Amino acid sequence: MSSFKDIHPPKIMPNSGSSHPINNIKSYIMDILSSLGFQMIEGPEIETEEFNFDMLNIKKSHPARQMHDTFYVNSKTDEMPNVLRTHTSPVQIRSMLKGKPPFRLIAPGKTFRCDNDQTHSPMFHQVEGLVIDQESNMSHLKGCLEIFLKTFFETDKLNMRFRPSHFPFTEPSAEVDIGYTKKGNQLIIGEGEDWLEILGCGMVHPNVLENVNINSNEYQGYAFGMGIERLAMLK
Ligand code: 2NL
Repeated sequence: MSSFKDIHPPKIMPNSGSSHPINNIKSYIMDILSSLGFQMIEGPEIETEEFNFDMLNIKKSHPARQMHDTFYVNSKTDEMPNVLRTHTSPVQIRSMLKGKPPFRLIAPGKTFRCDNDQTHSPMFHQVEGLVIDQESNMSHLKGCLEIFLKTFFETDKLNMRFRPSHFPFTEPSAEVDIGYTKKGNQLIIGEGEDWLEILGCGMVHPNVLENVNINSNEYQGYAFGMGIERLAMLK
């Protein structure tokens, strides 16, 4: 971890009027990913269906689009309704449309889902990473996430497992679990018999590349997304 000695995990300072814990963890995640060469981008929280769904290869019939998963907002015109973004991917779509590859981007921010119960909050925070170039492959994705997670959890020992999964915007797709064990009331992250799902990732779907006018025969890349609240709770 010696190359990360300038990155410090947030200090917990009860009763001292410090910044919000979510913002602290977000800054910590940004520090680590910046040191890995990612550039931070931001964008609107109210999005069009086109940028939130269509551009990401999410079909009209996809269940995530339905009323009970997405907050729909009236737009000024009577045309298509807008949505509160359900992920920060549309920010990356906007960046890819504006620029030229290679890209190495991270998009942090608020995201919204029409889900409010004991285990869900309708607003949560996400960080997404995206790398587009001519050679990045699944092993680069694994290496990048391994360095990120080891730095984040301040450990050299980290059992990781990539489980096949499905997202419309990546192919192949995987969910990443990290090993943990419980000692009394304490959660020991890195080793142990139990697995904890921590993020989703995959190789960017060729349809997504073509949607932003990138030739998918020439360019490829990986993407990942994680919930900041979950990482904050574990930290
Ligand atoms: C999760 C999974 C993921 C992405 C996000 C992405 C973005 C673009 C293109 C392709 Cl522009 N993919 N993002 C990819 C895989 C997983 O998030 O569980 N998030 C909390």
